[in-house]
Amino acid sequence: MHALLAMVCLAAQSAPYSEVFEVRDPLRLVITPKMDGRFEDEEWDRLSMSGGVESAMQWEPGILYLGTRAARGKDVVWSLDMNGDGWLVGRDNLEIRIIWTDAGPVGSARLVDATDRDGPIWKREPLLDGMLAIAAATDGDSWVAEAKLIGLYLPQIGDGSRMGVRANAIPGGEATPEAFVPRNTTVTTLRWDRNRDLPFGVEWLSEYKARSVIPGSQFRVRLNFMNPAKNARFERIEMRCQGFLRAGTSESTKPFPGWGRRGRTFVDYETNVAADALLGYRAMQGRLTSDLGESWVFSSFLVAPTVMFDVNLPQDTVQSKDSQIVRGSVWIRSQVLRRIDGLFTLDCPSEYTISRGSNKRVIIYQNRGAIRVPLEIIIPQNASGAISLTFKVRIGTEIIQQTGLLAVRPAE
Ligand SMILES: [Ca+2]
Ligand SMILES: [Ca+2]
Repeated sequence: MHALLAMVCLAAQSAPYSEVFEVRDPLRLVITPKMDGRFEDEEWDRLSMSGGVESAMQWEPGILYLGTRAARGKDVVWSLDMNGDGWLVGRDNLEIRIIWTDAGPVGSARLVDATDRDGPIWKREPLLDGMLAIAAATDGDSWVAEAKLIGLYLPQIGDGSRMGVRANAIPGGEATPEAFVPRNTTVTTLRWDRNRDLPFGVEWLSEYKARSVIPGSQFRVRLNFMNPAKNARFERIEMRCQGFLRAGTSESTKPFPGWGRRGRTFVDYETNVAADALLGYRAMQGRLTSDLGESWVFSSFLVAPTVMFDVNLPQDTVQSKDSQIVRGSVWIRSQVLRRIDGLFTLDCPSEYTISRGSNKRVIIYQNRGAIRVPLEIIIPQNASGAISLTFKVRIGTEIIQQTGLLAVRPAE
């Protein structure tokens, strides 16, 4: 009897997490949302309607974005199998719960450590302050949450990363299952490009000189199509940028060219990008039409500031009773076709000391060139957390700024 009761309880507990989580497309694009608790047109890459919640998911290098629209009174639970190897496998199974309160959204996280497959356990508070940010707002009977997860010392969030996901809306305050209860996650892959409904035998590849464009200049991408059997027929291709970049760019429709030797052909999409375009990762789309229907290709790229900061700092630093020195570097990468002469500075909270790299004149002669600045940061005794770093370059009157986090994990 007890065993039966236990099974009934387990079934009741796990039901919302064991149903299939159907996804619109297992390939997830690179798109930066605007974190304000509102879903705007083409801002989000819609993921699913399963789990009693409308969900969306996208990424940019090192960051995962999760969006939901749930009924008022429901909490939202994301189950992320960060290595895509199974919810009850490894130490990578992150549960993020987002609740709506009178004071706004509150996010919390815990992690199933299934290193011991016979005894998975919860690890409380696996994220450092600053790694999870949430913007949310109510909208009639529902509430919309936009979550940003910065991937410090988590499995890599980048091109080709495979991640099992599911989202659930559950009654407010309801407990989530015990650590040993399986969850049915669906594996997704993070990608820069994807297609939809391309005919069998047709493949495509995007081709960029640089996968970035600065506002006020021209963007160009070549869409290469391959159809060795030359049996696919498209009449036209309509190309445009999506979401926040749609208004600041132009659409282009071209007749689809014939297949060349070996069944190859290409179409170029070019557009000016308005000087006031919002920075961030955006996607362009191509819609191919034929008398059989329509097919789509999508490709993401960056609307970039004048320079970008490519930060290389170790993320495996652990709290220590002694002070420690963390060494790394930042690559300052020009996104423009001219020489850059500026001043680089790095700022951090006053408890920390930058012993190398706090300021440096940077001159980049080459178009789209880069320069490396070595960094050395002194972590005081017993300090831990996600340390906020501000990277800045001043070029004349222009200031380009980017924040980053340096993880110092609490000692266990
Ligand atoms: Ca938004
Ligand atoms: Ca796992």
